Amino acid sequence: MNTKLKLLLLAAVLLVTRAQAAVRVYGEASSTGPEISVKVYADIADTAIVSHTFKLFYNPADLQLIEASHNLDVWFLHNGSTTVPYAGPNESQPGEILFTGAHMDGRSPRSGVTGNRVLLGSARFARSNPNTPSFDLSLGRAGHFANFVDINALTLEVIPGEVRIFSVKANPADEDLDGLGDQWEKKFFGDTGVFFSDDKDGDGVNNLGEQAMGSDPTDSNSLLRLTITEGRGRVVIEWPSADERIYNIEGAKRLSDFNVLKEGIKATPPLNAIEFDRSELPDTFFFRVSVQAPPLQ
Ligand SMILES: [Ca+2]
Ligand SMILES: [Ca+2]
Ligand SMILES: [Ca+2]
Repeated sequence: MNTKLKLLLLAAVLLVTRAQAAVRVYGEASSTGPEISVKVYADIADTAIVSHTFKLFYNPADLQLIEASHNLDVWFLHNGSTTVPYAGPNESQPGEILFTGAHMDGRSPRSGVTGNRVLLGSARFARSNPNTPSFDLSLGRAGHFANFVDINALTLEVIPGEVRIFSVKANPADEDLDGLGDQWEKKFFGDTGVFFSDDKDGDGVNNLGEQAMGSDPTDSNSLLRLTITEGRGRVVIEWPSADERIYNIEGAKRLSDFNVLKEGIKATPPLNAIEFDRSELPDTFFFRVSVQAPPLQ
């Protein structure tokens, strides 16, 4: 093989290596309705890293930070005998959270972290208004600070293309981050302009509850309500049920003191029913139902 051909081959190999960043950082946001959470992940290829530093930005007019945390399962300092506590994310600047994480394990000093969807850190927020919140990510510190360092003490972000920071994406099923599946909103209201706490049909159950129950948020007669009938020594509990829900029936002698009586009851739409022996229940007894809903869609 002549020298020129060898050089060309080398150039081709370098191009292939450069095409993929060593570290890709990205975030995912989701909402329960009242709360929004953001998780920041990294895909780490080619080289194991020992530390990362990044910032998560949010609008403090829309959101109040409840809690920010590292992923301490992966990012920790261990001196060989014990895990050494290190400072949590820095929340001192409103609107930004500085995450600094390190993996320094005295039991295995050459180990670092690689893999896809490695959780770096997360944050939970309470919303101040119905605005759709937005977030941003950046390197943690500017200047000569080493933000992403590999096991060979190389600072990766100074090498062009080696650290790529992407945006924070909303749960694709809930782009407006209100806790209501966008398809659900469109199905019942025509668009995604409704909010989780609204109760348009005035049945006392807000949209978040109607979505979980699988009831109709525009029909005040459609809601999850127990019907209890008694006769022939039996007590029959019935409730309207919806596909893909799992129910628990709870009971109590006093309203403050519920226990689960039957759990993991699969939905049999349009109605579920279970029976109890009347003689096994006290004179006065309360029932309630809880529901486990499927993921948003
Ligand atoms: Ca939504
Ligand atoms: Ca309602
Ligand atoms: Ca309803």
